[in-house]
Amino acid sequence: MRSERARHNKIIFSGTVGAGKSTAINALSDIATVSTEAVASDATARLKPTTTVAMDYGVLNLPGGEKVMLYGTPGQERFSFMWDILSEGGIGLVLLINNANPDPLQDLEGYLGAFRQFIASTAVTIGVTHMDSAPEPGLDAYRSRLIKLGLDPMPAIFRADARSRDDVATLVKALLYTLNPGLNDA
Ligand SMILES: Nc1nc2c(ncn2[C@@H]2O[C@H](COP(=O)(O)OP(=O)(O)OP(=O)(O)O)[C@@H](O)[C@H]2O)c(=O)[nH]1
Ligand SMILES: [Mg+2]
Repeated sequence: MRSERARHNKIIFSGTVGAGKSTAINALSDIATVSTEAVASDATARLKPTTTVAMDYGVLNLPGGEKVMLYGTPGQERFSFMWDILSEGGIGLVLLINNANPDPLQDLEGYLGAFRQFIASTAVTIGVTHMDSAPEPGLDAYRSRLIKLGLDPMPAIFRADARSRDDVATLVKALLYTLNPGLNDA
């Protein structure tokens, strides 16, 4: 029974290049993460030296003995075929948006669109990263965009630093509460 349930506790981290998907999984995982970093080329290289080309994988142990599997997607659109593959069997999405990008609200819209079907049958929580270096747009602007997009229910949205285990844990907890409001505090 436990293995059956554990198999389904799979959360997907997706979002823009450099938003911090790999960093977040590293920060939260209780095991050494599996990553698939490769030397970045073109526009990504201006942001950081490496990029995820297939997936990140980590595991979070919950106090009750349950495990949450953490899967990170590549951010680059050319690897977007991995998004569907990795989402298979997932129970929810943590979407990370890099606020330092030129148009993060458009990024938000793009990723919500790409994961529309997945979100419709699961849930999404949004973390806006890099707000320390790029405070604008603020969370109110994100909420306005979400209202305009007509998402129902309105996803939880937080400022998050992907390097912070606490911030990433908050995103995952919010997602788990969205999926199961009766959940005991973890
Ligand atoms: N200043 C600042 N840096 C952050 C924040 N969140 C993440 N970072 C940094 O931003 C970078 C994110 O890199 P990755 O974790 O590789 O990003 P990724 O989303 O996995 O990117 P791809 O795999 O290329 O799509 C790392 O250097 C993090 O330390 C934040 O909130 N503030
Ligand atoms: Mg990555």
